[in-house]
Amino acid sequence: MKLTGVELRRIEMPLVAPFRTSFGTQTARDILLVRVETDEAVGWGECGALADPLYSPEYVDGAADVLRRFFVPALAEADHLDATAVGRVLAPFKGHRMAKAALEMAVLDAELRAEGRPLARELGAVRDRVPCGVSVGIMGSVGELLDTVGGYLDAGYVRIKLKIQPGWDVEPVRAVRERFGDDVLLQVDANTAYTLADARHLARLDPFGLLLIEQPLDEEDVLGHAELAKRLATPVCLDESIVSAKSAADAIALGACQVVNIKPGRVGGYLEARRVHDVCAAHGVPVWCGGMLESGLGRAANLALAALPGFTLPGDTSASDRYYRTDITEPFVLSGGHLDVPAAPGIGVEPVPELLAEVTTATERVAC
Ligand code: NPQ
Ligand code: MG
Repeated sequence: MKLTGVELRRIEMPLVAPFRTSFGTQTARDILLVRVETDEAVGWGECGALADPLYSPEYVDGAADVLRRFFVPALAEADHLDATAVGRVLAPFKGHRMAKAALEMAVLDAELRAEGRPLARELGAVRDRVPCGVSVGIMGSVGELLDTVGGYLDAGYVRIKLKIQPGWDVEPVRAVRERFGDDVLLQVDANTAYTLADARHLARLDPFGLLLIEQPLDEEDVLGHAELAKRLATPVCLDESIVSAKSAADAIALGACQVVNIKPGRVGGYLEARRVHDVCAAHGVPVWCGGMLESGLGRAANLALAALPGFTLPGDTSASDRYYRTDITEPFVLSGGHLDVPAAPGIGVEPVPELLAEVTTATERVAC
């Protein structure tokens, strides 16, 4: 293939309810989409970066800038373009994995569409539907939390993840266990809100039989997680710390995690995400697919990834209506706690032009 055009598109999608984590509260998702045109097909990519650099160092304006200034011009030089070329061509540029992932996803989508191959098959999927969990934000009260969790369980979600932070951890977990019982698959996510000095406090979560505690400590504190893991019965899962297959292998070797959350954007794309999966599988470490409140485009591709054999825990691949009243693609609807893996070529879905136009705040063509 040859790259003939790239469009960067910003969309603003209002959330159905504010989403509060240990790093802040969001009421809308500002998303960067990448549309690539090649001589053979068009492809769509979605960038995981948030508006502010609070989850990771990347942010939407920064991702758009590095794409227009460096990544797209470098890729335009490549004469045998395919998805594997994207990582190779962009390797000299440090970091910016979410921006790289968005461009790679768009090229991968175009390549697979041109060849009539679905992403799931390309990645090595072994399922045509995946069980879905849901991420539940920090709430104003335990009562509000119990109503929200009850609604998700009624909707069919097979696993609940509670966002936690100091002051909102043991009590909400205890309340959910008391109300909904010990059979609910339950886990927590701290988004780096604790330090090793909190180890004894976090051990108070042990009696509740959680599946895992996700990223309790700073993203760079891999040794701290190894020490914490020794002091907790609850398995430690890493999210922010895992930025590549190499860092996953290192974290596993150090004993820093018993479970890994895989987000394609965080590790630089779907091809590296598969390598993270492979490394974890080789070490017998279960993985699950994380989420960045994606639109239907990223959601579709995440479902393809979550269908690989090592994804033995339900992920944050929730239905469209968990976050958005109107998605930009055909909505993903939960059925028996599962979502179908798209079977059409490429990522398997496309934006509905009118819905896309309604949420678009800016479009920019980058010269190729
Ligand atoms: C996580 N995702 O696993 C992330 C964090 C995250 C589904 O819990 C707006 C506001 C967008 C907060 C995207 C989930 C966000 C956000 C991702 C938090 O750590
Ligand atoms: Mg997380």
